[in-house]
Amino acid sequence: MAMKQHLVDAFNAQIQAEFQSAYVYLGMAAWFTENNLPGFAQWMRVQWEEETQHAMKLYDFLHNRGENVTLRPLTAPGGSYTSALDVFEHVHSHEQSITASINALYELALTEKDLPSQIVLQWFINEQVEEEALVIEIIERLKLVGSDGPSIYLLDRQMATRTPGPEGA
Ligand code: OFO
Repeated sequence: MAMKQHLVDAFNAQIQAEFQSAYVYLGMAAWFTENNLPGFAQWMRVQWEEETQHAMKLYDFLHNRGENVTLRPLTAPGGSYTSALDVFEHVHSHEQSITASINALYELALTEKDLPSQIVLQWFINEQVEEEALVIEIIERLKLVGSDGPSIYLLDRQMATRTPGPEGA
């Protein structure tokens, strides 16, 4: 069954949002590298990869439904942060806005009674819960260590151990 055009448009907007997230996180990875925190940089590179996979999951979904993907322009990510905590606070507010857009897209799929869209979006709804929880945990750890150099060094080493999860999760 063909998708309603405004639902296709909303999926294309979400593809753009996921690629934009990837771009924002790549900018943060660069900031961490330039600020001598290679473990945090590695974590952000994994996040960049995961966001790219999120975008591609929606891209493949539209094609599988026989619809067209329309790629939209990205904007330059903000690049100046004051600390690792500041970066992760930006990540948190960014993810909250992504959660809102996923939820709105799901509501549209419900209104349109588009069952395949609802199912693919349920994965994203779960993913947003996990992403927000993970980011809050990192923020709490960063608050705990404050500006203590040796603790930040240890945390940076832990962050370096992150590897990409299956299917961008
Ligand atoms: Fe795609 O989850 Fe973050 O933005």
